Amino acid sequence: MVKALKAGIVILLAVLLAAAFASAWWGFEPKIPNGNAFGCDTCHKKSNFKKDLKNNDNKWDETFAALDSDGDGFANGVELLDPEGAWREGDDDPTAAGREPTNPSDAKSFPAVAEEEIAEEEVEEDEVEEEEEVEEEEPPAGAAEE
Ligand SMILES: [Ca+2]
Ligand SMILES: [Ca+2]
Repeated sequence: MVKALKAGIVILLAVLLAAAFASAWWGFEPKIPNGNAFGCDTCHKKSNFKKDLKNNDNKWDETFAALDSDGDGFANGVELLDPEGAWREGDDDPTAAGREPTNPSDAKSFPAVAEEEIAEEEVEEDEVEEEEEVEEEEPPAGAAEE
């Protein structure tokens, strides 16, 4: 009888622990857009993401979306495809054409599209510089006639 009681207590404790763990795991994901994209990584990476969210009353909004919790230069909302912070709990996960969400809690995970845009800007700058050089090489109009 005592043995059965002890076993019962152990099972009860195990269930309670599992429930506590599960609520820590699942309780967070529905609160942010694309919250299931990285699972527990979203809040258990070393960054201010979890702290920032807590400081914002665990609420996803424009204020929290505008923060850059992992300091990679991209706001949380940009990383989770909701730059305006317009997503609300229960909404479908936001999507963006040709982009997957990146981890707002991992500075090594950031939008690849931005890299392409930066590369394009560099190319455009090079083209402008080349045009300026060409203009400098040409003699001023009418200079040879004088
Ligand atoms: Ca970021
Ligand atoms: Ca990131």
